[in-house]
Amino acid sequence: MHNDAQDIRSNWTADEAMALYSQPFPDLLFKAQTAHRKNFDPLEVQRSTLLSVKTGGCPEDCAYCPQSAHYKTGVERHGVLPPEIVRAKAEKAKESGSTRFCMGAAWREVKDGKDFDAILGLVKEVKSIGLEVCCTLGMLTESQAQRLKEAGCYAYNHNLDTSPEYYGEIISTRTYEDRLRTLENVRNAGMTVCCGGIVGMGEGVKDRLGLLVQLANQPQQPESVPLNMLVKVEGTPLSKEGEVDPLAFVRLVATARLMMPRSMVRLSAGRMEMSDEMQALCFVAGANSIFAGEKLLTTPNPGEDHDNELMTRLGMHFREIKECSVPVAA
Ligand code: SAM
Ligand code: DTB
Ligand code: SF4
Repeated sequence: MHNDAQDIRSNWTADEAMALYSQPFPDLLFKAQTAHRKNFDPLEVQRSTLLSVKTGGCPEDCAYCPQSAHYKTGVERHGVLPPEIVRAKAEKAKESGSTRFCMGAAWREVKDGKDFDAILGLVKEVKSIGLEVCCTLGMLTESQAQRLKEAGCYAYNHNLDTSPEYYGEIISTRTYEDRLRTLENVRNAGMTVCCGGIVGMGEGVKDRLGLLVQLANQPQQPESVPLNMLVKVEGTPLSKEGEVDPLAFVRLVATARLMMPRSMVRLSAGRMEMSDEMQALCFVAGANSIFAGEKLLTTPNPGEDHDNELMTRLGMHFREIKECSVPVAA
């Protein structure tokens, strides 16, 4: 590993991103793997576990989302989960090897008061187990970001989802600028940023690369970049979208690795529809993190056994808990 920041650029253009993305597949993969090896152990994959701590009934109209109150998807709603349940889930996640526990809430924004206080309690609870805590709760004000950080939240997930140009096709109830403002609040509070997007929503290659340009050109690149492949949920406006070309997805992972060489690139939603071979190519292209367990927030995910077997078949391994940023309690 090397520590100089000279290979981090924040002036990427759309044309440069397209030139990287469009080169012959073997050249692109070789370059991405080379960048990956400079910055990471190429055999190691980190695991995070997701838990939906407040599910469904969200006022936003994100066209992909099973939790939006605008669509009839059959997702069962519940309010913020009690600490005992969350603690038990986090302990289980740690036992099965996750180093990060990410709590998601189907909110447009966090409301001060009972709900936010409950979340702060959950953050403390999970931190005390010795896991990196991540939250994704919608928009945050500056002071909420600060309070989350003080409670022990290590990372905040807030996705830009797609290019600024395509964003309006997917979400009408908030703007790209709203999202950017929350990311700024998260940064200023000293949490790490987890920010990425979704592929397969009818966007073009330009939009996928437009998202990467936005992410790479942030004042500080996100420490974690989740790349989701749309999970098509019955009842959402995007349930009938076409398939994503697996090789186009691998190209995007490789381009993300080249534009953001020090960021963790997460293979996020959509792994149920990815073959083992496609995932293997994504790891070669520089993906180095996954969500583990049988459930994402509300949709299925490959189980632990399948992922363990895949790592064995590839001669790769998962990151150990002792290597995460939280001291493990004795
Ligand atoms: N409500 C908060 C928000 O939107 O920031 C947090 C939870 S939200 C479910 C987190 C992210 O999950 C979204 O930004 C989106 O990128 C991703 N997501 C939601 N539904 C998805 C789907 N059907 N397929 C792929 N990714 C999805
Ligand atoms: C992210 O980019 N993907 C995760 C996490 N951040 C919060 C969520 C995926 C959700 C997929 C749909 C569901 O399970 O509800
Ligand atoms: Fe709500 Fe988040 Fe789903 Fe959008 S992605 S509808 S904000 S839960």
